[in-house]
Amino acid sequence: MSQSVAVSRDGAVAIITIDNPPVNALSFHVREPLMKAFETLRDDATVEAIVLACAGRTFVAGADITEFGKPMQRPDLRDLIATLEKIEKPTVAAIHGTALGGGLELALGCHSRVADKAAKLGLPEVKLGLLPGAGGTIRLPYLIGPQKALKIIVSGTPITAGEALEGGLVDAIAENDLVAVAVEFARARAAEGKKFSAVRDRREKIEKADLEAFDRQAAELAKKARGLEAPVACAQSVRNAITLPFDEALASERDFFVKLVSGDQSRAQRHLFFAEREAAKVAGVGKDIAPREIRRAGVIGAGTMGGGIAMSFANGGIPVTLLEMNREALDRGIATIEKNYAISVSRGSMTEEAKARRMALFSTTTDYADLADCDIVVEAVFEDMSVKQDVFGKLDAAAKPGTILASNTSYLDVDQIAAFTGRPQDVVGTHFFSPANVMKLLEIVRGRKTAPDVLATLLSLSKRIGKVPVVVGVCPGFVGNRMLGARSDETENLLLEGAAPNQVDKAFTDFGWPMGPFQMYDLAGLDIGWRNRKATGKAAVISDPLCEQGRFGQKTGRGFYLYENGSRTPTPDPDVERLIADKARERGIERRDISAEEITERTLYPMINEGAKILEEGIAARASDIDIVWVNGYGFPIGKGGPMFFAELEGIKKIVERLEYWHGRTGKDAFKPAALLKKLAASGGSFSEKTAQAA
Ligand code: T1G
Repeated sequence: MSQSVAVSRDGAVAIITIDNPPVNALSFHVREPLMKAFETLRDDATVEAIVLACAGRTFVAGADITEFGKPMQRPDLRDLIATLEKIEKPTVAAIHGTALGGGLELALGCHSRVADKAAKLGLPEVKLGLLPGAGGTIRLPYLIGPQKALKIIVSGTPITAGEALEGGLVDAIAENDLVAVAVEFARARAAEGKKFSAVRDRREKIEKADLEAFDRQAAELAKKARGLEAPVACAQSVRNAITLPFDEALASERDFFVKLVSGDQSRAQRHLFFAEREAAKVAGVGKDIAPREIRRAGVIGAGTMGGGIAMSFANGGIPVTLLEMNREALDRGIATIEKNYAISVSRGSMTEEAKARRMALFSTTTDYADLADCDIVVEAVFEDMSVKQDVFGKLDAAAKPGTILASNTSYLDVDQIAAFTGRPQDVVGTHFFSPANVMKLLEIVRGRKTAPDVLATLLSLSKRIGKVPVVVGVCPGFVGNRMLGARSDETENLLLEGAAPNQVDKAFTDFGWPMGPFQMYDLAGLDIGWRNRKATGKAAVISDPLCEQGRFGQKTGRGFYLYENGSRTPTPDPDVERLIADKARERGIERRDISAEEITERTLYPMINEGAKILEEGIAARASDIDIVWVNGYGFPIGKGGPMFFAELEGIKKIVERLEYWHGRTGKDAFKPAALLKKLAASGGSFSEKTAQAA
């Protein structure tokens, strides 16, 4: 056998062990020897049963995603499973770690499955813009029923071994020594001396299926697809398992897969899969840099952001001390945290016990001295440099040596903040996104003096607290908010020139954004931007008069839209449209019809342009890092892969031409194409060829 597939014996039971680090992906160099092992053991009369296991940390975690887009080398996964399921001797998969995608599909080719108690099983292909392409949308419904299967396949979320046992996906759980338990299970099956049915022959759950109920479930899921093709294809393929003969359904699944895998949406989502992992690889922070130990965290500020950040630490099992100026603020903060967890419990996404465990991790104080044993302290106080100076001065005096001092600032200069302390090497920016206990993005702002092991610590801490880290450089707004500014600059001009708020927002939601800019302003509160503008002497032609009328958005029932009777649903407001028309008339602006294309060109393209400038300045190390920021921090549609990936789909040459057109019309710098964009437009190159100096 090859080094990727080994066969051993325990008496009459043969054990196939796949060994393809790091996740036993079913690469070609695994598939070929695996097929040989199936055929050899099938024909070996001394073998009475077969166990399929994996070495390393997990059972097969899927097909090898790096092989997609390249010519398929046979045997492909479907060939393997077809051969496996025809073997008449008992076959048993021994599952540990995460049996995902093609890994679970391979296990479904066995008669039985034994799982380690900590194992997880899932079909996450939908997250790659695909559907299970090796029989998962057919065999899983056969085994556990179409409706349970549909939920697993369209969510892409793995289930636990216990849930799998309960649903019939696995036949036994191993408390320890998984392979030994699987071997005994296989031996017992062989001793029964009967013929075992392959999953494809177990039709009882298909025959009992309630097609109408299934269609209702599928229709509900389709509403959430938001233009993504894969979830709809998943549902159709599972439906075929009910309505079509097995082989026809299998063939149809293949057709869906071939169409999806070559489509832009899957290319975009596979790009994001690897981009997220690339983002965690930071220049100067190699695996040789040991992270500092984080046993306790401190958070200064128990407001919306501070409370959410504290929850993130608690969600990672890290005790957290919350500091505020007074007891009332602390009580308010803790009460909000308790309420947020209670909502999770009421939604069924958290148990009472888990909530209690998390609440037990919080302690509160008004005294900096109580932060002395924290290994990291994040301040989430008012966005004012003098306040930051006060906080970091006190923190520097109170925290023990080696404690990481982090600022949650969303745009202030982290180097200036570091200079407020005698330990700039321990200072870093940790820009969480609101709500901090929900949004996955964490911009790690690398100061000029931030030590590599501080970055290594935050990269490893991110995984522990369920965040997606991107290391960025110091500049106003870092990556996300700096580009958000570029996206937002033209929004009021579009109103003055003829677009209505809901028209702009519709262009955004049609593109795939969760909401448009005006709905977003109303949600966040117009008063926040108003306060910042007053502090910096800037003006907003429409938003300022709205704020002067007390129209702050959802929280006041009126903003750019009306929110009647406390509803969160925006209704266009004729008063706002009159205000816009008046302001346009005051400026002698001739209003006109504005197309969705123009809205995209004047919002998305300047954002892409700013992203190119960020790359040129080395504020982001890769274009794909910018994509990860926008998908995880601002809801950029995953089917478009992030702003920089989308730019390549759209065509950089076209974007440069349109930016030059708008630059000519408006003279605005935001439209002046970045040198990098012009270079790529001229050369036909791509961003991936441009990797700036590490951020
Ligand atoms: N193919 C190729 N490389 C993979 C891979 C895969 N399926 N999964 C992970 N890697 C790489 C990853 O890029 C990283 O590389 C390293 O392994 C460690 O991964 C036909 C079509 C298993 C939960 O979608 O969810 O089967 O950065 O950092 O945090 O129907 O990896 O070290 O160079 O993520 O411990 C379906 C994807 C595929 C599972 C482990 N399967 N993987 O998480 O490690 S499509 C998936 C994961 C398919 C069939 C269909 C996670 C993990 P590097 P990691 P981790």
